[in-house]
Amino acid sequence: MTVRRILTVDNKADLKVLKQISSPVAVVDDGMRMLMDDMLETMYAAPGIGLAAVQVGEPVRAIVMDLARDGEPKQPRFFVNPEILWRSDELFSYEEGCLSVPEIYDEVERPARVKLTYLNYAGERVEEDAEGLFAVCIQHEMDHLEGVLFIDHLSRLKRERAIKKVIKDAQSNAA
Ligand code: K1U
Ligand code: ZN
Repeated sequence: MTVRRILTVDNKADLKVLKQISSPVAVVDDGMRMLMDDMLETMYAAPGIGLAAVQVGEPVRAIVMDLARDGEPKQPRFFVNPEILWRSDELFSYEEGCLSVPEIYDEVERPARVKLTYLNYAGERVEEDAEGLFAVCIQHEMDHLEGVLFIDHLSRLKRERAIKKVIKDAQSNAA
């Protein structure tokens, strides 16, 4: 398994990839499972609680996630070709972060509960209800599949400030 580089919004070429719409996965085969294993290693190393394939430069519809708390056994989860079947009218606000927008956190309001369908690591179709942090994280990651970042849910002023800060931080880290 390989820890891959995570694309970030301060890099123009990375941003172009992050804004792409990811393609459906034709079949969950060993090559796809190798990519998802790399994504999981990359997410654990970051560290983060979720990661979409596009964030490692592979614009395909795959997501990994682990919402286990510190000290709990790992609970890796894999979502291929996820689709939302139902969204609650009730909304929930959560302070989100994103490994592609380092060190920026802000409140985003999304449906509190969703029902989704996806293919798991074995390529089997699953239907599942999500609420709480699971609902927040799967919607954030599914936004990545559409080329949408959590900062796109913020005002233009906040979004521009966020990108400027990520660029400034990247420049001072490089110096
Ligand atoms: O970049 C990403 O998509 C991953 C992102 C997922 C996410 C976080 C919060 C709300 C919605 C989606 C992250 O994992 S950011 C890092 C993070 O949240 C975290 C890192 C270490 C420990 C606990 C959380
Ligand atoms: Zn993200």
